[in-house]
Amino acid sequence: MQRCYVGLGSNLSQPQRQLQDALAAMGSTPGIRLLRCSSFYRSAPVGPGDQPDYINAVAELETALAPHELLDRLQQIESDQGRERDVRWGARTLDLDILLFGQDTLDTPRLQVPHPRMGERNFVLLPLAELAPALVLPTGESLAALLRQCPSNRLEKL
Ligand code: A4P
Ligand code: MG
Repeated sequence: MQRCYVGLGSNLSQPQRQLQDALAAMGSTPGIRLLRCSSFYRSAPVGPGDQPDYINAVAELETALAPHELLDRLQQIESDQGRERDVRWGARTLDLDILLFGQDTLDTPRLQVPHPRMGERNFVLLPLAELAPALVLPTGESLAALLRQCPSNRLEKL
C-alpha cells in the first residue's frame, strides 16, 4: 500500500459537484482507500484566456494500484465526468493530478511524480499542508519551504 496525494481541480459545470463526484468515484474504486480530503478552495485561474475561477482541493489516499494504474483510473474518472482534452491549461470539468506517490520519483512520458508544477501553485500547496503540514518531498524539500517560495495568487478557503 502506498500513501498518495491527488490534486483535484474544476472550473466548469458546477465545480464543487465535480469534486464531490470525483471523490466518491475514487473512494469506490477497488484498490483505492480514500482517507481524507482538504477543504475546498476557490482559486484564480492559471493559464490562457478568460476562464472562470477554479475550485481546488487535495485528497489523501492509500492505494494498492501501481502508479500508472492509478493514473489510468484517474483519467477514466475525468472522462466519465465529461472532461475533454483540448487546450492545455484550458478550462475543464475535472483535472485529477497525482501530486505524490509515497516517496517515489517517476519520470516517464505519461507520468511525472512529484507533479512538476506543484511547487508553483498555492492552490495545491495550501490544501496539501492542511493534510500533511510536516511533509517532506522525495526531493528532500519540505512542504513548508515550498510554501514560503510559492507565488501567492488569489486563493480563498471555502
Ligand atoms: N501527467 C504527467 N504527470 C502527471 C501526474 N503526476 N498526474 C500527464 C496526472 N497526469 C500527469 O494532463 C496532460 C498529461 O499529463 C496527462 O495525459 C498525463 O499523462 P491533462 O490533465 O490531460 O492536461 P492538462 O491538465 O491541461 O495539462 P497539465 O500539464 O497536466 O496541466 P496542469 O499542470 O494539471 O494544470 N488554475 C487553477 N487555479 N487551478 C487549477 O487546478 N489547473 C491547470 C492544469 C491550469 N490552471 C489551473 C489549474
Ligand atoms: Mg492535469
